[in-house]
Amino acid sequence: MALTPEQLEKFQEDGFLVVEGFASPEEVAELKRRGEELVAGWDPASISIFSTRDQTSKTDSYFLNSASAISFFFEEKAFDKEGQLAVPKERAVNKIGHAMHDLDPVFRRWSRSPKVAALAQSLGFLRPLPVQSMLIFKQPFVGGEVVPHQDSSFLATSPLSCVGTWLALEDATRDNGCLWTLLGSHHEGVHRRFLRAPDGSVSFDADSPSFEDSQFVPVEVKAGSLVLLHGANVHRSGENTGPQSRHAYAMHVVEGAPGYAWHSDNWLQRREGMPFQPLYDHSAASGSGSGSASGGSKRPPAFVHAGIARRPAAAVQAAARHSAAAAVGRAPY
Ligand SMILES: O=C(O)CCC(=O)C(=O)O
Repeated sequence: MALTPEQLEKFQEDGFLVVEGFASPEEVAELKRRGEELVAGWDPASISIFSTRDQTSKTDSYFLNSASAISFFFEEKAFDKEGQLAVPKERAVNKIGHAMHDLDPVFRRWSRSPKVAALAQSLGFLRPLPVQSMLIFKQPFVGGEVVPHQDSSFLATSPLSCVGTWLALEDATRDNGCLWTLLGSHHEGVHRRFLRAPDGSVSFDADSPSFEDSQFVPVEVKAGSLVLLHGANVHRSGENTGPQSRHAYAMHVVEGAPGYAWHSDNWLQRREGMPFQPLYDHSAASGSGSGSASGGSKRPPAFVHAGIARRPAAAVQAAARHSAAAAVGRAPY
């Protein structure tokens, strides 16, 4: 579903956009049902890393390998003091990721549908690469918060090009942990990056700037609405304090045309033999990797970034190593 010029303008101004009714009730129901089916077929006990506490390296590799897999992550609050699962698996799962769009037939069909491709084309992508997908559950009462972040911190190309697509599979409200966004924050560039070292450890290269909670705007949407997030948009989501879950399917896309390179120090690296697959490839026809909007218009692609924000030297402290083990309990984004 292509965006109108007005929608594109709003997206470029605000750094996010709500497209109501992007998915039909049938499409939403199919994705939701498939998610529930995946959980039903999953045996949490098969993941040995969760049975003891001090297994950081296994946990880290579970996280890193999820780039090329359908992996299950838990809610932190789903465990008791002994580290045992305290709620049924249907209520314990935080999200499934990060290659649903390639490996699961139902999510793959949706992710590569003409509707999604038309959206990418209207954003100006010549060779859109879906690099990551997540089915996020935000469970009743235990659904944890997602702290303020920018998706391009995690999914960087040179030059930066990430756009997040977030499809509500259930109504999202303040009570069940909807997204909150900082309007126009993408104009300030990307504040930090989440880097993978050659030994597989991951860390941020700087502390996060502090953001005023009161500056965030809630994005309450109905099931079927799509929220588009510019890669430099600062957003977060709250805890789910209510009895309703808040299922959503997020997929992140970057430009894969010549002239754009996936960073080898991104945490997310596909295993050998499983390259990113474009939604379509118009880069040869355009004769340029620099991107031009669809339909031969001169408009710059809507995913263009302001770059990496300059930080005062003092702010660039050695950021604490981020344990991917923690990311299994609660994803870093
Ligand atoms: O769904 C959420 O709670 C957070 C999702 C998010 O931050 C993202 O998709 O980038």
